[in-house]
Amino acid sequence: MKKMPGEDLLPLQAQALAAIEAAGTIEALEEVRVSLLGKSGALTALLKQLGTLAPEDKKTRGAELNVLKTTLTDALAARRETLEQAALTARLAAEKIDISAPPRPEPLGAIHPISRTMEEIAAIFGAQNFTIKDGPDIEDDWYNFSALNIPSHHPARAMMDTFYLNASHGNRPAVLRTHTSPVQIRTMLSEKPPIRIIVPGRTFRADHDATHSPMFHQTEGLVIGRDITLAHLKGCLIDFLRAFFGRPDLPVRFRASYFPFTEPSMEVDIGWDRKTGELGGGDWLEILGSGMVHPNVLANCGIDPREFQGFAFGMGIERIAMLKHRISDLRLFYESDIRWLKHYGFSPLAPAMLHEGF
Ligand code: 2NL
Repeated sequence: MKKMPGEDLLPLQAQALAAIEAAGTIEALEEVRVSLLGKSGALTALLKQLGTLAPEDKKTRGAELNVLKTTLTDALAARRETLEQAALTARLAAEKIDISAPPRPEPLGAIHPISRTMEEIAAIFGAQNFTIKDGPDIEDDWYNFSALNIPSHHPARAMMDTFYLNASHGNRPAVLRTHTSPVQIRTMLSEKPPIRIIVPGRTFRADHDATHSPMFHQTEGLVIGRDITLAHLKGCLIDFLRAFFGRPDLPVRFRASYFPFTEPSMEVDIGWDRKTGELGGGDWLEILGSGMVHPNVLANCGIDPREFQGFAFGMGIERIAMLKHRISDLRLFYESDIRWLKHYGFSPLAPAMLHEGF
């Protein structure tokens, strides 16, 4: 049987429950709670009177007041829950997010023209079944010069062109590589033909002016097999240059030249207009070096030149990037000026790939 609070307490109970139900906000409800159960609340006052009663009355009255207190506390909690739910529902309705609003623009970086150009070169030679190799920036003079048939008195070995390090590799002088050829030498030493690789990377020469930087980039290529001829070299490079510059009719000319590491050697020119700088004109511009790998270089790498032969080529990345994108000052490549990067950089969302028709 549910305990009753006591006849005389019923009006207070009814009035209190009505006030609780009438409270429209959490603050108003808190005021009601204080008026009942606070320091000078109505119920608190009744509880204080318990002390003045005789022991037997105290017991019954105490029980009655407890029942009333529980009823009011439960009612307060229930009302608080209702009000909190209503407040939450109102807040959720008010804070509705409009997902149709456009997103705030995110800052997006740019791909540096050097990176982009190397990616394009990789995509074009990748389609010709080349793989990419890399190697150390610090080499010794055997990998950088001797293996390449470059004699010890050659001007390229002079202090003026080459950065020699104080440290050495065993008993050989250590240098910053002046081309990426040492990576091809290492590949020929460790792998058997057929070899079909390109080697993009940093290179270093002690030269600094408007058109030369002491650190620059190259991509070299190497193909070694049993029946590789000059015709393969020409086809490979003509296809590359036309794909890279995006002109299927780009004029390409092979001109006899000399490198210690190739025989015969050929410089490769493309047609351009020297007045406007436009590609395809009636003048010629030297764009890369190439040749059939010298028999001495093959022999230095443990490859029998009577059994295998091949071709190699090398190009400067800055140079072909400047030509393709009409960038006039080499020095700005390395300044990290955000305005230059924004202007000449490429979207990371549109990666380099082969275009239709190549
Ligand atoms: C140029 C010329 C060239 C090579 C690089 C090469 C590498 C090996 C053997 C034979 Cl391991 N040749 N590389 C060949 C011809 C030209 O580069 O003007 N580069 C910017």
